[in-house]
Amino acid sequence: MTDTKTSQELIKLEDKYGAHNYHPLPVVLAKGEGPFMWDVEGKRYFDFLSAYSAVNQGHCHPKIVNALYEQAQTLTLTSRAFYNDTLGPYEQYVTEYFGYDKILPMNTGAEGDETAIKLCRKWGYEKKGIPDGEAKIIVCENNFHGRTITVISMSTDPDARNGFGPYTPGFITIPYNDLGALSIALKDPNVAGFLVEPIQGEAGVFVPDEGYLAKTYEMCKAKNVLFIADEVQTGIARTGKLLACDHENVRPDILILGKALSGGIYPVSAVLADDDIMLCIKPGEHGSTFGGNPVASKVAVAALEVVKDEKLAERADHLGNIFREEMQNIDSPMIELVRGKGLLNAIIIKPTNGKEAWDVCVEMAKNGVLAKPTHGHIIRFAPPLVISEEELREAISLIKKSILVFA
Ligand code: IF1
Repeated sequence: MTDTKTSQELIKLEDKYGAHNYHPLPVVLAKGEGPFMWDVEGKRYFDFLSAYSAVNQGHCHPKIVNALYEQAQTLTLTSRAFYNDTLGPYEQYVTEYFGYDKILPMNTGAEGDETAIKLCRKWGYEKKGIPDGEAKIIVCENNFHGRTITVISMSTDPDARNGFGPYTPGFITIPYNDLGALSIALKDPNVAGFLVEPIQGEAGVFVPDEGYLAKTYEMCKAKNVLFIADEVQTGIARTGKLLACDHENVRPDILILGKALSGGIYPVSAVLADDDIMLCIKPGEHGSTFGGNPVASKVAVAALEVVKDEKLAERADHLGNIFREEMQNIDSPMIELVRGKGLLNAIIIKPTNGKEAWDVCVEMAKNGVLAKPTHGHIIRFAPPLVISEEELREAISLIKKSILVFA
């Protein structure tokens, strides 16, 4: 096929043949490298979304691409009906890397969350002695854990939930960043787990008060309740530490990873836990055709090696400080608040002269920076962690310029 199409033609194709479950910015991308992407007309952009923090290692990282390429020519899928020569080494590498006894490999973030919920319930019945069918899991308002029926049953977002019932029971919803609410919910003896994002992504990069994770972890321990961290978005160096929970020295009982576990090159997710919990799931009780396949295993090892080799956590920490400081210095009434950790940041945009976050994003795209508005008034900024300081400063000046056009 040598037939090249324009952006407008490609947008029309998606509109005509694809389900209308997204509303993208009108940019059609054709190539990525490091912190950059190019559209079909060849215009270069700084990527300030990183596919929602999946591309922490930068687009098309050669080491990860090579791992994919080599394994794809050798053995791609056996299913878990047989052993293969890549899964064991991956399992050893990833468990040592994060410090857990065992991993359960899956593909997408939502599957990771589903797996963690099943594991937590099973532990609740087998180890905690909760009566069969009575286990409850505490979740937070404004969470985002994915799109499956059980996961949306935990959601408080009307767009995510409404019209998709009936919902899965067994969840107690409390406000995020509210220790009192957790303390009341923990009084129920049938609570098996507390599922939490260390920073809420969908809520517009909402960072809880300092000490929240450490205190909630302690409260869970006191009630023999599992602390389950969804680090699908916050994990793997994004917030300036390997895990966002590391900021408060919390080691989750169950850890969910996804996105950057593959550097955005392949769908790879994982649930990590120690034996006491993980061995509650027995053969035949859970699984996935693609989970832990040879390509995924090789890709994940390469992606995690890049995080260490290129010191991505340290980079995110350093560059994040620069980013927030520079954003705070922009003299515009449109900037209401800048918040975040490492290179997971957001600015809250105050609508000014009839212009809002969407208009700022369209203007930034014109100027060569791609970011996405959320909730109408928040813009998330999360570049690949391999961006250099010089590139970051160039992008910051383009962001400034885009905002100052309006006010
Ligand atoms: C989309 C948000 C981000 C996640 C956490 C699990 C998943 C996600 C903490 C599920 C996914 C995404 C997916 C993306 C939009 C997005 C998102 F704005 F909706 F909240 F990143 F901020 N846990 N996050 O953030 O992972 O099954 O998608 O692999 O297009 O829905 P998945």
